[in-house]
Amino acid sequence: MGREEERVQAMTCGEAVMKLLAAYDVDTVFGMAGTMTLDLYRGIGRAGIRHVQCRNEQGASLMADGYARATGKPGVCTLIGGPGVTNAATGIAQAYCDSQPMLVLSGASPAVTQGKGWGAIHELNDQAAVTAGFTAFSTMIRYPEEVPESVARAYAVFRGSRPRPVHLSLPRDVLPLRVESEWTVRRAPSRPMPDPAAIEEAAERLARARSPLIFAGGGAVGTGRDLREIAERVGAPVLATNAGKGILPYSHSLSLGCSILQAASQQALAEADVVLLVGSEVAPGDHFLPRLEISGDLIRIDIDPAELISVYGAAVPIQADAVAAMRALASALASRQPVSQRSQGEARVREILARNAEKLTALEQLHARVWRTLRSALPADAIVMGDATQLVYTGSFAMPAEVERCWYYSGNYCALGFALPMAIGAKIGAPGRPVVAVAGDGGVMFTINELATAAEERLALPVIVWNNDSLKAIADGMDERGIPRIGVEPQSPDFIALAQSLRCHGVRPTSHEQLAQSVRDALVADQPTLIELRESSAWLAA
Ligand SMILES: Cc1ncc(C[n+]2csc(CCOP(=O)(O)OP(=O)(O)O)c2C)c(N)n1
Repeated sequence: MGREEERVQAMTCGEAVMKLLAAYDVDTVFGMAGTMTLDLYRGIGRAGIRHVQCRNEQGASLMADGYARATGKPGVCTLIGGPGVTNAATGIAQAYCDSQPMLVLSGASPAVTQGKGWGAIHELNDQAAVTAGFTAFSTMIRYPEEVPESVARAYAVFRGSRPRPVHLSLPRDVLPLRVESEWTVRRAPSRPMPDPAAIEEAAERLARARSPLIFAGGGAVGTGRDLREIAERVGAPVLATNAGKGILPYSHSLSLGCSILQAASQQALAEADVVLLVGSEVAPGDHFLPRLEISGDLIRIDIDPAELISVYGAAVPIQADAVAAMRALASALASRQPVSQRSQGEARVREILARNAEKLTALEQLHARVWRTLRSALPADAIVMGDATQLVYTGSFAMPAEVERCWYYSGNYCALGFALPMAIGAKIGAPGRPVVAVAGDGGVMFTINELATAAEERLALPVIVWNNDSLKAIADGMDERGIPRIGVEPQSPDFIALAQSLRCHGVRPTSHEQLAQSVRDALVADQPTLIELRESSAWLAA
């Protein structure tokens, strides 16, 4: 064998990893290179995979999360060990809380140094353990031969069970090792099918219900057709969590949207005699209460058995892939004569929505007006990434969604600053879809550096900054409790000048018409556009 032929055939472990990932359909990675990961980067180039360079690894993990939500495919990040991993921890933990598929590939100190405390560069004592609490599994690879099974196990998590991040650490002395054998894709296990007896029981309970209600979370994405059929058949109002928004279009006469923050919707849930809960843990990040009241019988469909017994328990716990279970449930209901009729459900929805609308505070009305403007400027399939700002809390119910996978608010982990990097990841994963980030003046500062990434990638990305000159949600809490304000009124930069210095456009609209036009322009611009809205502006209140 000639030298050239030998070079082509024998790959380093780093190259083989990326070649294998390309075979798993990975087209993009988000990351930051280091001397530890040089061979991984050699592999990225050779496999023809796109690399998006973050400005801080927190941005990389959040971009990977946004990519996963927009595409349904795992987001992948490539990081150095030690600080790369600890910087990225926030985005990995968020993906864990929100059940998103993410593959984290990190470098690590040389295998022989690990656990010794010799002071190796980027050394972390037990790096795999650092992320163990917020990944499906986290492994330190010792031999290249361990890689194919570890990657297959990661994809078994992503495709065959509740998706969650997986972290594979690759020591810097393992990555350059030669790999002679061909690594191939292993087929992922099938997802669990529902127990037919449990489906029959669920159908019977729903058919006999007088005031049923359906509550859909992110795990119900993909069930739209059957969810709609079930809702219409049994006359059930449909509530959604933030992650479940749009599975049933908001314009449907049985949709309550994501109004679980609102009192009349909470009351309807409490009073329903049968609740069908699909793909959701009903986390407080969506409703801001320690626990929701549910007094009716709960039918739960979830792929994760732990969810089916947690907090609220279930009268009928169905462990299954939600798409298969909802299909089976719709068929089981087709032969039954439900007690509750569609028209009754529709009347309940009208009444609940009217009561919710009466209760809006002045600030919520101001927010709702902004969302009406944004809705008018954004196409139906636009993806909105909303940070933890008051405008977005209101948006959960005030921004109607007609399609799924178009509204994200990560209120469970609720780490300020997620919206901008997630929007970048989403726009890169789904370039054909309009994407917009919405963040407060406090939240946006956590990850504003990633505007540089968005500019470098020339993304047509509107970034709306809701500026109320404070960390208002917390300032309000202090005011309500009579606590003097401490640490909640940070000085903001000149956002427009900051955006421009990072090669972005910056605009400060002075009317709703201008706001709508700024968003439309930003969606086709050659660079990202920061759009600053000042809560104190007179035009907003007009
Ligand atoms: C990483 C992180 N640190 C602190 C908090 C606590 N926190 C929740 S909301 C909030 C205020 C956010 O301010 P801003 O982004 O300006 O939005 P506003 O509430 O003013 O609308 C803070 C500090 C958090 N959620 N995440």
